[in-house]
Amino acid sequence: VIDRDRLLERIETLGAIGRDPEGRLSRIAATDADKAGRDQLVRWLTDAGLEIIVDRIGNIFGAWRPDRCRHAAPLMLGSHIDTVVDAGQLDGAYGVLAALEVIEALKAGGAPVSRPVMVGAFTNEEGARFSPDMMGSLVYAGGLSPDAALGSRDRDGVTLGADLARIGYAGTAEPGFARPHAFVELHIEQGPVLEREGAAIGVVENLQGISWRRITISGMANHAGTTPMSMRSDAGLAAALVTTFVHQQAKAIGPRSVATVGALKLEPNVINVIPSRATLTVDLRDPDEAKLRRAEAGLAAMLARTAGEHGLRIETERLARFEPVAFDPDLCNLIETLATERGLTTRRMTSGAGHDAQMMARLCPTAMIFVPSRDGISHNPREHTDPGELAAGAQLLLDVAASLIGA
Ligand code: HGY
Ligand code: MN
Ligand code: MN
Repeated sequence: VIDRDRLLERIETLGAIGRDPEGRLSRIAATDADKAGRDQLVRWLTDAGLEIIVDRIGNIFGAWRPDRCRHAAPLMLGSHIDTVVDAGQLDGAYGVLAALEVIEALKAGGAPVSRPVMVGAFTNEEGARFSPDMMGSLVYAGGLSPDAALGSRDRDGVTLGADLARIGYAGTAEPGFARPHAFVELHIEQGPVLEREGAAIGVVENLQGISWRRITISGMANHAGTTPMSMRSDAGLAAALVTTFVHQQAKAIGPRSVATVGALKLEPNVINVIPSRATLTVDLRDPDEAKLRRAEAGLAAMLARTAGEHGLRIETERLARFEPVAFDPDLCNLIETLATERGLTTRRMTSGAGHDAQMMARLCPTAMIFVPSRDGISHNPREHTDPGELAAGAQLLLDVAASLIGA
């Protein structure tokens, strides 16, 4: 069985690592804060007697390879331990630490297992500093070359490769070095559905498509007082028009379409200067690929119109684009059956958030287990799941793992 107290204690311990000067939890990929979290994880993996493997993109793996089945395709569990800025302590970390508990329980259980079990902590799942997000698992699954990923730059021009080397996690193993028999990721829902419906477990059948872009709007700085409204090339106005457009468009496209302008910078950012430049990001998502394409096309047309009407130059850079992913039906059925056997209510659902599982689904049968998020809140320090729900999710992951390796 899962050591519930140790899991909860490790979540708290890891959750205290990587606070920024304002005291916010911000283990941004390949920063010193991320290193501190990585080092703590490696200590726990080592203490558990696992083989530590770090690949070229900095993905960390702990492997339990019993001699009797050493060369069989491994069952892989895991998630990520990097976070957004001012994060909660469960997003990602919960899935990694629960996976470690599962392996420790399987080892202690002593059952003759039919395949190795690995836990992975993938680099830069959040994409808060380097794009695209889910980068480590994307590289592991062969969707992006290690060199291209290592060459990705943050807004200060620092490459991921340079910082992974700096923090001591520029590994040597080739990403994709082990093709898993299956991949299962346990994660908090980060949305309101399970709590609203009183379900204990989310059986995630699919994951929506994601489209990220950075838009740079160039206008002309001018005097806020002397420039008539009809003579302005106001980049700040255009940024506001884009934000309201993508919101209205998402509502028009359908109830499952979402749009977010998460980052916005105005230059020169002075009260009495008409902004000469606006840089903003747009995150569009939809479980239906055709609708996501419609949202992208609608935005592109709006940008062309806006540039013409307001005398602006508008450039778009694509940061990430992932099509919707369907998870493995047999794994979903197994999760649902085992949850029901534990007396847990289940709800089949789509993931609104991106996850490493969507990349691993390119490599092997993959599925996800969700536990409820209080008030549906995530990417926020108020992120919370009750201890009993966290333990139930970890126990279910153990049941699924045991079933998949014949323990
Ligand atoms: O953006 C996402 O959905 C994930 O948290 N990286
Ligand atoms: Mn996550
Ligand atoms: Mn996240």
